[in-house]
Amino acid sequence: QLGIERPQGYTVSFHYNPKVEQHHFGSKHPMKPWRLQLTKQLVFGYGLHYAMDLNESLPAEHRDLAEFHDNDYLNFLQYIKSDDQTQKRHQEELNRYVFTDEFNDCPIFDGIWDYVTLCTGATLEAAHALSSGESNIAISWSGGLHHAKKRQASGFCYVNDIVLAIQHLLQSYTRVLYIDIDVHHGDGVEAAFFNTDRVMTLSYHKYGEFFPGTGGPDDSGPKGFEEPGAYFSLNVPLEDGIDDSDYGWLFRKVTGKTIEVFKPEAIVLQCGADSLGGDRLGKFNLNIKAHGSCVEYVKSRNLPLLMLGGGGYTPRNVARTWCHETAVACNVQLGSDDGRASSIEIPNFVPYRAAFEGAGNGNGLLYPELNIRKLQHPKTYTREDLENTAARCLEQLRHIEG
Ligand code: TV1
Ligand code: CA
Ligand code: ZN
Repeated sequence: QLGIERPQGYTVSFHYNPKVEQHHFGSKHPMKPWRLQLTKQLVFGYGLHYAMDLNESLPAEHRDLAEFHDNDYLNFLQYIKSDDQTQKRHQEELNRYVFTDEFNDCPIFDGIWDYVTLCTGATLEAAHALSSGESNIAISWSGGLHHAKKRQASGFCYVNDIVLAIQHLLQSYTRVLYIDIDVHHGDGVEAAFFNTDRVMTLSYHKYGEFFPGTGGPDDSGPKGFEEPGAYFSLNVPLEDGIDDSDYGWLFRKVTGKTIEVFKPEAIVLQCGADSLGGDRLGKFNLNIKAHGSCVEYVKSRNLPLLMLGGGGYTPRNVARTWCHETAVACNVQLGSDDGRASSIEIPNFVPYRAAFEGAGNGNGLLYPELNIRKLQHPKTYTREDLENTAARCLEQLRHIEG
C-alpha cells in the first residue's frame, strides 16, 4: 500500500524474538517489555519488513554471556527464582549481585534467564550480521541495556548486550565508536572499555541528581595520561528541558568531530527513547523527529551500524520512535517533511492501533506535540552553558586527534 521497497545499495536487518515481549518486571515497574510488541506491530503495520532482512533470533547461550560476565553471576541469574523461599536461600548472592534499595530497579521475575538471553541473542545476532558483511545496518530493539556490569545488575539491566556486541565487533574492526542517546549515562559500557583506545564511548545524558550519577564533564577515561583509553570516554552532561534545536546542534557538533578524529570502522548506536519529551522517567523535551535525526546523522557516515534500543518509559512513544528510526535506517519516508509528519496515521491493520486511540494528541506516527511537556521540564540551562559544553568536548577531542 505504501510501496515499501528495500533500500538501494545496502542491506538492513531486523533482529527480534517475540518471546521477549511477554516478560514482566512487575506492574508498577517502568520497564515494559510489551513496548517491543507495540514497536514490532508498527514496523510490520507500515510494511517496513519488506525493506529488511527479518531474523527471529535464538537466545544467547551461557558461554556467549561469559565473554564479559562473571560465571558465578551468570549461574545466579540462571537459578534464581521469584519465590520468597528461593530468594531467602540466596539472600547473600542477591545482595552481592543486585543492588537493592527502595526502588527495586532490578527485580527477580519469572523467566529472567530467558529474558536476558533473548535480549542478548538478538543483539549478538545483529552484531554478527554486520561483521559477516550480511548487512550494513542491523537493528535489535530489545538490546541497549547499558548499565549492567560484569558481576552486577543495575538500572533495569542484568546482562550488558552492548559490551558483548562490541567485543564481537572488535574481532573484525580495529576501532568501534559507541554513541548513547538514552537520557541516562551509559556507565556499564564506558566501564567495560575504560582502558582501551579501540573503543570510544560517547554518551549524552541528564547529569545532576539523576541515575546513575556518573558521566560528569571530567569523566574522560583513565587519568594517567599515558594509559590507553585516556580521553576515549566522552561525556556530554545535560540539564532538564533540552529541546530539539539545542540537542540537535550539540549532537551534530560533538558526534561529527568525534567521528572525524576517532575514525571508527563501525558504530554502535544506543537509541534509548527516554530522552523524548513526555517520558515517564526522562527530563528532556525531544520530539521523535529530532531523536530520529540523530540516527539519520550517524547513518549518513555509511559505516557498519548496530542500532539498539534501551530506555523508554512511555510505551506508545517508544514504539513510534523506534518504528520511525527503523524507517530512517531503511531510507523510507513515512512522514511528510513539513514538521507535521503526524499526517501519517498508525495503520488500521495494526492490531494494536487501539492502543494508540485517544492516547493524547492524535494517532500520528511522529506525534510532534511531545514538547508540550516544556511545561513539565522547564529549561535549566543557557545558551552559554551549551556552548561551554560543546567547547569542552571539542577540547577533549583535540587530545586524540592525529
Ligand atoms: C519498581 C517499581 C522500580 C517502580 C524504579 C526510576 C521502580 C523506578 C519504580 C526508577 C521508578 C530509577 C534510581 C535510586 C538507584 C535508584 C534501560 C540510588 C518511577 C536503560 C534506570 C533508572 C534507567 C534507575 C535504565 C533509577 C535505562 N529511576 N519506579 N528507578 N538508587 N534508579 O534512581 O538507562 O533507561 O521510578
Ligand atoms: Ca546516554
Ligand atoms: Zn535510560
